[in-house]
Amino acid sequence: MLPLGLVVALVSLTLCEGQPNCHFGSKGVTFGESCYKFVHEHLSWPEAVTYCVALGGELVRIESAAEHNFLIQIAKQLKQNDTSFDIKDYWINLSDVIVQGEWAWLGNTRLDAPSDSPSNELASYVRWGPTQPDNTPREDCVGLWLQGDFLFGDWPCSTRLHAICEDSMGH
Ligand SMILES: [Ca+2]
Ligand SMILES: [Ca+2]
Repeated sequence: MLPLGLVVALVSLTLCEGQPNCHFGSKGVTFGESCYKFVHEHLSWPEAVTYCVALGGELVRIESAAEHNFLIQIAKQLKQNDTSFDIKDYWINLSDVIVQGEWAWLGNTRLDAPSDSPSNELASYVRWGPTQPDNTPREDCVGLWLQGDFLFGDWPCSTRLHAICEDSMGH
């Protein structure tokens, strides 16, 4: 794992450079083929989906441990260094609104979309925090859980959290 100082330097460098192919402009941080924007509004899960689409991206899909670890590092760095926002958990695209217990990325970005939508994709990577998912009372939407080291947690979709948007650069 990289020392935090180096990570901070790398992220700062990325922020300064700007990304010509990233819809989030100079506010985006990049990892691999994607750039990300950490949104510190108070959004329900459907609002987070809409918010990211409006920015030209989508609510983040975390498809690997490497991508997840990168986002955890940024989230922890923001928590430590940036006092301009309240600290909350971050929505990600994952949910089981279509089939209870089947965690999927909603490609069509709509909660009421047909269950056979070709752009929905069962998640191959999931990494739950302790005791999650507990589906209590009914928690169909997933975020990165602040108290659980930014591992996955499930919440009612109407809960207001922050969000992470992702843009695939070059598309
Ligand atoms: Ca991704
Ligand atoms: Ca939960």
